[in-house]
This record gives sequence, C-alpha cells and structure tokens, in this order.
Amino acid sequence: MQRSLAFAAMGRVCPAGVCLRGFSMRIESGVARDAAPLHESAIGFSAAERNAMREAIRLARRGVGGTHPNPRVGAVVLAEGRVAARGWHARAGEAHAEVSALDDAGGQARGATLVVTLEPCAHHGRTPPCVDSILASGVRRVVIGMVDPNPVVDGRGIESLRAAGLDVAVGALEAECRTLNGPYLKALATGLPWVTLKAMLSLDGRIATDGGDSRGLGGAAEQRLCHRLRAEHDAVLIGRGTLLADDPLLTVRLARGRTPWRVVLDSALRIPESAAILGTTAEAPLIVATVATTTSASSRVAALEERGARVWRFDADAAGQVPLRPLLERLASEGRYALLVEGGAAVHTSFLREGLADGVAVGIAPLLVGGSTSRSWTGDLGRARLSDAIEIESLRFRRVGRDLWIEGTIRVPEPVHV
Ligand code: AOF
Ligand code: ZN
Repeated sequence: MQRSLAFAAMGRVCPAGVCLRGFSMRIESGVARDAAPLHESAIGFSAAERNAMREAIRLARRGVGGTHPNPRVGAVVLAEGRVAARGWHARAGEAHAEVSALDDAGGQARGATLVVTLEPCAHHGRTPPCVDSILASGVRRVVIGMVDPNPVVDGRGIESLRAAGLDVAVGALEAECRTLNGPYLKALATGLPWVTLKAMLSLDGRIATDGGDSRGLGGAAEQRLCHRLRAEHDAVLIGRGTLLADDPLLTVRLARGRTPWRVVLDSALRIPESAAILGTTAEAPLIVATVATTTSASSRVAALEERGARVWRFDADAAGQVPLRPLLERLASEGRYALLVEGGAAVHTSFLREGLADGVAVGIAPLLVGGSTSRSWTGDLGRARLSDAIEIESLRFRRVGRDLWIEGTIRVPEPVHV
C-alpha cells in the first residue's frame, strides 16, 4: 500500500542536490525530467504568498503527532491578497490539507490562489486525488512549498495542475517546509525514523546523584514539556536499566495528545512482571524488543503477551544487544516515523555511536549534583579530539519554568567503529 510504495523510494540518490542532512533525496522523476523544471517559477512569490505559506506551515504543525505515515501538510486559500480559508492534515486517512482548505473556502476559491506546504497528490489513496478537487474549485494559481518525494506523487501533482493550465510556483519557504516534515522525508529516503535523544541534566551535567536519584531533576514545567514531547512522537524508547530505575509508564498525562507506542530494549527479556508499564498496554502499544531465543524465554514471552505487550525478537548484534538499525527499520515500516529516546546513557550512546540519532532535546536544571561516579547522558563516543565532537546545529533555546531547554539537530551523524 502507501507505505510499501513509499519505501520503494529508499536508497535513491540525489542528482539535484536536494539534501536533508546526512542523506540525500532524489526529487527528480520521469515525469519531471521530461517536463519543464519543477522549480521553474521558484523566484516568483509575492510577500502575501510567503506570509500565507508561513501560516500554512503553522497550520500543518497542528498535525504533529497524528499524521504519520502521512506528511504534515497545511494549506491556505488567498483571495484578493487575504487569507480566505485554512486547512491542515490531522491524521492519516482523514482529509488532505488542501481539500479541507478548499472546503472551507467554498465559492471564494474561484480565481484565488491556493498556498500549500507540499505538492498536492494526483493518486487515489485513502482519499481521492487533491488535484481533482483543486481543478474543480476554480483556483487559478497554486503556490507549493516542496515536491512530495512519495513515489506515487513525485512531480505528478505539479504536472497535472500545469497541464490543466494552472499557474504553479514551487519552492516557497522550501527549507521550512522540509524541516516541518523531517521525519516523513527521512523515512521515505532511508526507511528509518527521525530519532530525537531526550535527556534531563543538572547544571553540572549529571543525570542522577551517585546513589542514582534522578526523580524530580526537571521542574513541573519541564515534566509537562516532556509529556508534550511524547505526544508529538510516534514512539518513545528506553533501555531496561531506565525501566528498572524509574519504573515509568511513558504515557501522556500532563499534556494533551495521545500516548505514543512505547518500546523497551530488553535483550535478555528480564522485564519484571511488576513493571508499572505492563498495566498500561490497553492505552497504547508496548513493544519489548529482545534477542532472547532460549526455551526458557518463551514462557516469559507468553506472560508478556498475555499482559498485552508485543515481543519483537531480533538477532543479537556483536555486543549481544538488540540491534538498533533493524529495530528502527521495523518501527518505520509500521509508520512510526518520529522516535523519542528517553535513555539511559548507554542507549543514547549506542544511537550516537551508530549514527542513528537526528536531534537532541536536553533540559538543564539549576542544580549542582556533584558526585564521583554519577554520569552524564552520554558515555564513550569514541571521539578523542574536540574537533571530532558531534556537533549540534539549528539550535533553539527555551526557558521552561526554572529549567533551560536546548533542542537541535545533529550534524552529519558519522558511525564510529572502534
Ligand atoms: C496527506 N495529507 O494533506 C497531503 C498528502 O492514502 P492517502 O489518501 O492517505 O494519501 C497519502 C499520500 O498523499 C501521502 O503520503 C502524501 O504523499 C500525499 N499527500 N497526504 O495525508 C495531505 N497533501
Ligand atoms: Zn492529497
């Protein structure tokens, strides 16, 4: 279906240089190669159209946490230079953004401009082609943020609109539109989810005291933010160490939104039956990822499945652990395109060493914890020189209650082999 079609795009390379951090994405299609260049009119946007695109991006963000495996899309109808109607895509299977904006516009769409963050689709999926609705609406001009790399679209929407005589401009606020859909674009290009590593630290860089006390390191506002972050992701992941230390539920309780899938890395399948998270499997899927193969494990598998957990087995990696890449591939293939990793340090370190992390979300509490064995949120990254350090870019700093929050993306995640 749509997902398998999407993954047909994997591994393609980018002759046109349309690149999203460490990987490349090909946007050129058979259709586009033979027709006029897709970006032909990329420089012709009015100030009103750029502002409308900004509004469309804001609208699209309302879909964060709900749309995958579909993209986040927003749309605005501009009539006589004013925003006359708005729409966004809320979740897979529901109306596409441009169709809901056109519905909202009614007769005002005639002769107007449609501004949409992603190329309209031209295929019959769970919903009919948006291009048909656009043509029926009487819209005269369409301003598009970026080409949809989904192989079932990939330039065909633009070509159909142009073939019908509409004025189509592509590339308005393209960088922002790409950032909006980082997880969708990454999953389409690589078959892996967008991975954000989340940690809470003291001002002296520790995640806990020497005795392992970490509860309440973040203030009340930080805890609400953490729940919102969960709601914005399709899955959250922790290691068994964190499960044993904190006994977390990983549900969304202090923010609006639904609980994401929960994933626990448990190579030997020793998750205790008393773990609180096992009481929450009716609320959202719980996946226990393991490499356990022995017969003794099969009774534990049965016990976990009886509690409603799903057990995913993998062949162990060289260290006897759950191999991260196959696990991530499976999550992406199930439409989980945005993954939040909540630790602990060994798990974060593995993601960083294998070059599988895309972003960080780190809180810093104004507390000095000290200690001689207390750790930071990363372990040995195999970087001997400062010049080899993993760099974080596109930084955003926020004050959250008494704490400081830093978010950013990881620049060129290079695997380290030591
Ligand atoms: C969306 N929302 O606003 C736009 C999309 O099978 P469907 O109907 O869910 O279509 C999915 C594809 O349609 C999606 O992967 C993307 O390529 C395209 N455009 N999808 O869900 C939207 N504009
Ligand atoms: Zn569509």
